[in-house]
Formats: sequence, C-alpha cells, structure tokens
Amino acid sequence: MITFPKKQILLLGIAIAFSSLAQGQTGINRNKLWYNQPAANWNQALPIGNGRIGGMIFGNPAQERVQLNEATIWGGGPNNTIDSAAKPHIDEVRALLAQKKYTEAQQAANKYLGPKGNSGMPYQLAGNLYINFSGHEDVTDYRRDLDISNATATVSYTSNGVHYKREFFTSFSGNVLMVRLSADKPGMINCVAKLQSPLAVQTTGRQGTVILSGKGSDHENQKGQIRFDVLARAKSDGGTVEVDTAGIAISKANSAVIYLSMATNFVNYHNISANALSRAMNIMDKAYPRSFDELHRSHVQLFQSYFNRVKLNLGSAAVQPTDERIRNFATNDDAQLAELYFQFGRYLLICSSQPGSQAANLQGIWNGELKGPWDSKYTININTEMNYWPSETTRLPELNGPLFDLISDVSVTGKAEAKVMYGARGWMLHHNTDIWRITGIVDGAFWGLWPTSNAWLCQHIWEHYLFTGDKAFLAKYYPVMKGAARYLMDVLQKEPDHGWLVVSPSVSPEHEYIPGRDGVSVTAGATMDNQLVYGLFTEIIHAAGDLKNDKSFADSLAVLRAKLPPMQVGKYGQLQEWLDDLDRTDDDHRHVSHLYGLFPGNQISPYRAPELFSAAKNSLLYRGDVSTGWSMAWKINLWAHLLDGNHAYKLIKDQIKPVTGRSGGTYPNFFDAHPPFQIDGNFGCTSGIAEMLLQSYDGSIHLLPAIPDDWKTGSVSGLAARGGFTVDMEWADHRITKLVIHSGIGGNCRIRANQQITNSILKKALGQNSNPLYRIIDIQKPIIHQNEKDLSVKLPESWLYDLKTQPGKTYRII
Ligand code: FUC
Repeated sequence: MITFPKKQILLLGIAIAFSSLAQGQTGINRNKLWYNQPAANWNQALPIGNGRIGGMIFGNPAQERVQLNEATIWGGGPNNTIDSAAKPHIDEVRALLAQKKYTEAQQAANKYLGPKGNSGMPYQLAGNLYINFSGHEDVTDYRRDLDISNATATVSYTSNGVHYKREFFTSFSGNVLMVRLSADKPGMINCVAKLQSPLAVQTTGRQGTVILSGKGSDHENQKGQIRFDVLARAKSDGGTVEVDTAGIAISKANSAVIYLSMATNFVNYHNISANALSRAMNIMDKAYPRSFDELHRSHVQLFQSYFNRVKLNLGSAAVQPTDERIRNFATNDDAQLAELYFQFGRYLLICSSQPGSQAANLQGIWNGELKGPWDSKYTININTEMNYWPSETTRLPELNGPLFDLISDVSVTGKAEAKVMYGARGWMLHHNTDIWRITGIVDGAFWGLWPTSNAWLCQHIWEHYLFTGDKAFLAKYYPVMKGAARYLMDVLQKEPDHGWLVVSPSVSPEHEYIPGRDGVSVTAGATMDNQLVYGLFTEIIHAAGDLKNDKSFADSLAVLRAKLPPMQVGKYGQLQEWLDDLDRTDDDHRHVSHLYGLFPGNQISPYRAPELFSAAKNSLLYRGDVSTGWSMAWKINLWAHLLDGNHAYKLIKDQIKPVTGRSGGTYPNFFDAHPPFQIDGNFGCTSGIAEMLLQSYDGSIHLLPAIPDDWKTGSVSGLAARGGFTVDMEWADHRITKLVIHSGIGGNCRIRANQQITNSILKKALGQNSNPLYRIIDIQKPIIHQNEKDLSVKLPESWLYDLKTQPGKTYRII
C-alpha cells in the first residue's frame, strides 16, 4: 500500500479541487452525458463505436446489455434494382407532364415506375452481449455516463457494500469492443457473459473463445448472404475464467476484461468472399495480448486526434443529469447543453464514419433491430447528405472517406440505371441506396422518382475541394462529377412555356403540389432540381478551370446552364418550390427542398440576391418551425444563413426537448428523434451551430453571422472555413474580443465582421476576392411575380477586410 505524507495529501486535494473547478463544477465534466439510472429502453442506452463496430450500453446492474453492431451486417446480398421495363414509361410520364396532365402523369408513374422486387436491404444488428451479475438487484450510488471527450462509457454502483465499476470502449486501434469489470474489494467479480442474436446460426465455446456465427436476413426476394462472427474472450485478475458454449463464467476475480471482436464476409458491394471467422479471429488474436489500459491509451489518442480539433464554450455545465437538462432546456438558461449537443454530433461522426468503413446510415452505425425504420439504409434526398454537413466545418474532413467511397460505388452501379431506365450516358440513382449500392426507384414513384441525387452527392466532393484546395482529390473525383453531369445533360427537357431546360420527370422530394388522397408530386423543373443542376454545372466549370482540363465540356455546360429556369418569387412573396406558382401558405411539410439554394447550395446571398433571400425567408416562415428532427435541424442551418441567430436558437430549443407525439425532439441518450431515432438531426444541428458561428461562402468568411442573444459570451477554436483557413474566436455581447486565423494553404483571406477591426495587417477589401476557393456562384436573374411583399433586406452593418496569408502561418487579429 502506498501512503502519502500529510503535506502531499493536502496538495493533492488542492490539485483535485482546482481541476474540478476548471471543468466547471465538481465531478461534472462539460463533455459528459450522465444519468442516475440504467437505460429502460434503447433510446436511453449510450452509444460507442469506432466506425466499424458499435455498441449501445444499457448499464443495468443485474444484467448488463451491450447491443452490438457491425457496419457491414445487412440483409440480402449483391444486387441492383434496375427496372428494365421502365424506359417507355419514363417517356410517357414526361409527355403527360409536358401536356400539363399532372394527375395522369402521377398515375402512370405510380403504376409503372414503382420498385420491382425490393426497396433496398436493411442494416441489421449483430446481437447482444449480456453479462449477468447475480445479487446485484439492490444498488445505491448508481451512475452511468459517456465521456465524449475520450469515447469511454462507465457504469458504477454500490451493491452489498461493494462499489462496482464497468468501463466500455470500442477500440479505434484494435477494432475490439472492450469491457472492464472492477470492484473496490478483492475477489468480488462474479458474472456470466453470453452472446445472443436473432440472426445467430450457432454459438460455440472453444479454446477460451465464445463464437457466435450468424447470417444476414433474407429480405424482399434477396437471399441473405452476409456471414458474420462475433467472438468474446476474457481475462481476469485473480479468480477463474471458464468458457463453454453457454458463455464465459468469471468467478471471484478482482477485476476482469472482456474482449469482443466482430467481422463479416463483406469485401465490397459486389464481393462477399472474405472469411468472417478468420477475420474476427485475427482481430481478436492481435488485441487479446494487449491490456485494457494499453488499448485504451491508443484508443483515446486516435479519437482525440479528431475530437480535440474544435473546442466550443457556451457557458458552464449545469449540474443536473443529461435527461433532466433535456427536459428543462427550453425554459432554462443552459447554453452549455447546446455546446454538448454540438460536440456529441462530432463524437457520433467520429464513431460511425471512419476512413475505410461504411458511410453513416440513417442511424449512423447504431441499430438494435432486424429491420430498423426505413431499413436504416441511405436516404439521399436529404438524410445522408445531412449526416456529412458538419464534416468540413467542424474539422473532420477525413471522415468523408466512406461517403466518397459510396459516391464512387454508385457512380459505377448507376451507369446501368442511367442507360437502361433513361437511355442516358453517365450515372444516376434515385432517392435511396444501401450497402449493395442499389440505384432503382424504391417505395413508389411519389417518393422515389427523383433522379438528381447524383448532383447533391457530388456537391460534397466539390465542398471538400473548397475547404482543402486539394487538387489531386478534385482530379480523382472529377470523372465522377462529369458522369453525373453527362446524365443530366441527356435527360434535360425543353419545357413548353418558356423553353427552359428542366429535369423531367422528377419530384420536389416527397412533396405534393396537388394535395389530397391522390396527391401529385411527380413534376418537371422543380426548383431544387434546377438549383442542383445549376450548382453541379457551375462546380464542373470551375473544376475544369482549376484543373486546366476539359474546357470544351465545361463550355458545353455553360451553354446549357444559361437555359435552366431561374429562381422565381411567387404570389405570396415566397420562393417558388415548383415551376408554376403552386405553394400554399399553410403548408408545413417537413421537406424544404427549394431552400437547398439557401443552404447547403449557397446560391442565395443577402448581398447579391436580396429578393431571393427575402423570399426564402418567407417560405421558411410559412413552413413553421416544429417538424421532424432532421427538418428542424435543416431549419437551424437555414436560419443561420438568414443571419437570424435568435430564430436558429429557437429551433435548437425545439429540437433539444423530450419527444412527445409525432414531432421531433431528443431522446434521453441525446439521439435525435424523427421520431423514431434518426441520426441526421444530430449531425444537422451540429452543422447548424457551426453555421451560426462562422460561414464561409459568398466570397468571404463571415464571423459570428448568427449569434443568438442568449449566447452572450463564448469562445470557439478550430472551426474550418473554405480555403483551408481555421478560425479561433472569443466574443462578448456580440463583439469579437479575440480573433486568430490559421492559414493552411495561404491565399487571400477575406473576412466579414459585424464590427470594425483595426489592425495594420488587414486591408479594406475591394472588388472580388482573389482567392479562387471563394468564387461566387453567379445565379440567373430571378423572376419576381408579385409586388405586394417588401422583398428588400435590412442587414446589420458589416465590414469586409482582406488578409494576405502564407501557408502554415497564424495571424492574431484581435
Ligand atoms: C425521407 C423523409 C422521412 C424520413 C426518411 C428516412 O423519406 O421524408 O421523413 O426521414 O427519409
């Protein structure tokens, strides 16, 4: 036993007290989710993950449950959903739309263009790890937490005079899920650990390892072809460990560690030839010799290499448990909870989307069901894109890797779709895909007949380039962008009234312009499509210029781009969602697709297109605030781009509230509720908070563009701006009190501030920003159909400055 002299004890006490104070309050860390009780259901369990494997920790004293996921366990097997009979019906629907026979067009689309056979495969759970502790029914001092600054979950309690502790993490370096069981008295760890899965084919125990072998489900005419193995082994300090088919029995140990590995036969969307068991065994054999502490150290190091890049401080952390704070957020002054939610979104992206893993699906990597909501797959008419909105701004660009892999894959599987269904070159897919990279229509034409997701996905490629200036990356993905444009070039149709080129048939995602039981969504020239095509063509024109390549293709896009429909302001002063003025002022539909142009499309600027800016605002006001989780998250970003921090914060308050009824909210475990759980709302809100603090489109970096009155003082460091810049700021009463800019790749840094800044290194900005990564998307002149609503914009005064920067240099400005 180590004893300390009295003086040392005193100093140690002071040091502990000081570090607790530095964290805000005693024992409360500003990065912890914590609870006074075990999870009563899945939406209370705490998520851990490393991009490949995920766990949901319930923390019940008598029976621990860790629900397990592996990112490649999906139903079905390699397949695509191309409808070889569709082409003539596409032509038919197109012709009906051109003749303005909308109901007939919808009917024909519903009849002939629905899914044939399957609507995509479900992402499935791996199973559960249960650990039974007999006699742990009555406990005191219970606490369950997740520290999102080191990706470690802990459960602790006292039972029969013994204090027990469980620690969990999913190792980034060793790819194993780790559990450590300990107690403050020797020989007290007695438990039985078991693996269980509804997908299990068999469970065996041999050579110290429990092996659960399973198989993905058969689903909608597809045979389940994923094979997977989950392995568990244990080590103890003292006592005994016995393994048989029934599980792992640990007796009289001082402490014990359980190692869990998982793997499947999935290699890629068309190859499932790997050996799951030998993969899982290999992972286990490498990890098992390493101690819990050793694996934890490297885990924390890798995790923090992402997490620590951005720090936000919106105030001190309240002392209440997280579920209580969620309940009171709307009425309490607890801005730090918004900060925690922001960082939780970053935590979730780090844990669900690692380079080389699968892209974060509708539930990231966490799904406890055989068939989660919407199969827990990829919905790409908003949700998948929203997952990745915070990746660049909050400095997690490498985590886009799996999204870029997905885009590369569908640019291959989508070639046949473009050719067979539309007779077009290039590639396309509709509004969903899955691990097999399906491209056909799912759910039915009303929802699924949307052919422009290729343009939206490509926007992420372009944005990555704008943030990093990485030309090698742009050159690598340029053919993917070009393939999407080729498809769109081939399918654009001349509409009869103005001769504009429009995408037809299509939908403004999931939204009807003729409401009712037989509602009509199928249309031509939806505003969002026009914006997406305009955006993609512009990106390619700029990309070809920057790569000094492919000029004649870029020129041909410029000719087509001039013939696309301009944005239009309708009779209510709203931004029109469709080519005709069909919007309704009492429409509260969750999709706000036509506002893509405001965010994330960056085509609507208050400084250059005030009428559109006003019209977008009117549209958003008509739609209202409360909606599904992801819809509210989108609106946070939109209000941030409308430069209204108070309204953005109102939406954050609407989102971070307990889930009641059918509108969105936040579950006790901080997961966003559509409802049900959908992770896009988490990511969308994180992005929205970043956009409230910093925006870098429209030719400059706007500092604190949308700070709510409630965020009186605060600080942020490490936020990314386009052009390879990162920004650190402190503020008080809406004024920036400290400003530091780091330049990654040099070039002109143009800042817009809502206050005057005097510093000799800044020059008053004149003319266009010379930084090519700040080129403006010059849109067509809008058409305004009404004169009644005042569409002028009154903005707070702001000042523009230029700073010439050198790569790798830091500039202290205030
Ligand atoms: C789209 C949305 C739904 C839901 C689903 C996963 O269909 O309209 O609200 O988010 O995706």
